[in-house]
Amino acid sequence: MTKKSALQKARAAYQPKLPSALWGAVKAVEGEPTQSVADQEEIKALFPNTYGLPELTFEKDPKPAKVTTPFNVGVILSGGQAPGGHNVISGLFDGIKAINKECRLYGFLMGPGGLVDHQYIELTSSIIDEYRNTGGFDIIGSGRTKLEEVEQFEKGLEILRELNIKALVIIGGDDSNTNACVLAEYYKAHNAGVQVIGCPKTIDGDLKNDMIETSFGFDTATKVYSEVIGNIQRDCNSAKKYWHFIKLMGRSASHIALECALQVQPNYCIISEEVEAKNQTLDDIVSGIAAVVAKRAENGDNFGTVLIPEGLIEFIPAMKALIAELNDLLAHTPDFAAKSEDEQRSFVIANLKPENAKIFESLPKGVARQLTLDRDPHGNVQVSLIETEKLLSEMVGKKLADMKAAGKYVGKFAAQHHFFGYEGRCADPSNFDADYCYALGYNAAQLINCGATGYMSSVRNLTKPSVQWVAGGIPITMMMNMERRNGKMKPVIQKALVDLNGKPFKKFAEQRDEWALNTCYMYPGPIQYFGPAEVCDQPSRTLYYEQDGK
Ligand code: FBP
Repeated sequence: MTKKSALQKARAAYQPKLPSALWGAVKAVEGEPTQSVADQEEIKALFPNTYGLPELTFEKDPKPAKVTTPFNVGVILSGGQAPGGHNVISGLFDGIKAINKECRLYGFLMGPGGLVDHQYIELTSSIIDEYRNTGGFDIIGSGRTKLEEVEQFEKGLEILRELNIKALVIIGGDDSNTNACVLAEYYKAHNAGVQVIGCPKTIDGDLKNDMIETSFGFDTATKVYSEVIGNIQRDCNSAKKYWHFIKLMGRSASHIALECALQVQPNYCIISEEVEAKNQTLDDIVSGIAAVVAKRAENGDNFGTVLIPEGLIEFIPAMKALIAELNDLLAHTPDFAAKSEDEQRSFVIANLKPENAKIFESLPKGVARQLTLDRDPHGNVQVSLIETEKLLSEMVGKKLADMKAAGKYVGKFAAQHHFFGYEGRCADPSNFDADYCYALGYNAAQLINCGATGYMSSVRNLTKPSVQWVAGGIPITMMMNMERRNGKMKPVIQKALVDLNGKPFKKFAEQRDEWALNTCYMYPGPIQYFGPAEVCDQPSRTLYYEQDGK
């Protein structure tokens, strides 16, 4: 067994707090029937057995059934790591054991692929106890295999039957919960006797709606990034000689960048959704940053911080059109990877529409190539591989040189580059994520017990103390719409992008001019696990402003 740090030992003893509605026996109260957020007819036709189900809320059951038959459950961790996954599993374990101590939990290894390939372990109490309140997904591993073929569903069913599994819990982001929904529909349509429940995971924070207030992991990951950005700000305010270009994870939406901006008050933060709404070009973005650099230089401040959301490139309208055409082109060119780098470049330029080919050619060669790299199994461009922080600082440097030549800039510009993503995904969950994840898992056990399938575990009222949280389930079909993926229209969970009319963005927008010119840095410091509630238990700024914050 590996040696444990002092913090690991102390954290192992932390008992996550459950909403009071989940203390003891519960009953499910049905709400109104639901419908999908868009494309209702198409989604209904694709999910005839799981469409339109009611929302569920759990309440204490004053007259619980005396006998419950034991059942077995399978669990999968899917997609990118997010702090708190181990607590979802420990909550699920404790939840099913509280229903009947003979219930068993099996973990499929390395993501959805483990179900298809029949790779699993039984999760016993000694294994679970090793992982309580820890970061990472290493208890069973994770993967990005997309479950979409009937053959995969049938292979999965073989092992589920062999292990006598009544329900499968898929812990994942929007794509993985789309998989969960497709699987739930298939098993219900074929009377397979297997329920499927999803849990909302992703540091990106883009799996949310009225009933799913946040995805787990966002809170911890943004606190980790804000700590290190704060440290960088102290460093640059001390030496006063560098501009730091900091790219932050978040494949599509800019929630992470926005949350970090609210926590650290940088000199500049790009919000991709605003770039798209204002139809900005790459040059507009570069000019905006250069203008702030020049203004600060007038005050003698040749230093600063720029936060860049990872998904930016796909939100610049002209780049978006280029990427969409590239996605289709690459999806229909199976031998693309076999071509040499030069052949790939010429092939792309020859086959794109002239306007897109022109943009592709105008990009630095390295960045253009990064746009043609393999898509992930869900057809997404792997934006974490595109070095936007370097692209932007290089272009800002050139713009400032032109401005200097024209007598419009007097100053020194030296840049440093950072990319924060992976270092936040497996941090020990904050108290918020530790409690939230445990509650999501425990609640999933209750959804299984009440026979639900095609539901996502939902725990709400999250800015209130955890005992007041509301627990229940939301039909996954309710979150779906039709989108183009890998060249075809597919039913998928609609991503929640930053709402430019929402309070978190408005709070940022009303303060950013001051942050740009004056040095207003905040230094959040490391996550605290023990101590006063105002230091240890605060939810994210995003959640705070979205719910009730002034
Ligand atoms: P999920 O949506 O699966 O949670 O993953 C999110 C994410 O962390 C993105 O922020 C990032 O772009 C991507 O995963 C990186 O993927 P990988 O781990 O495969 O490099």
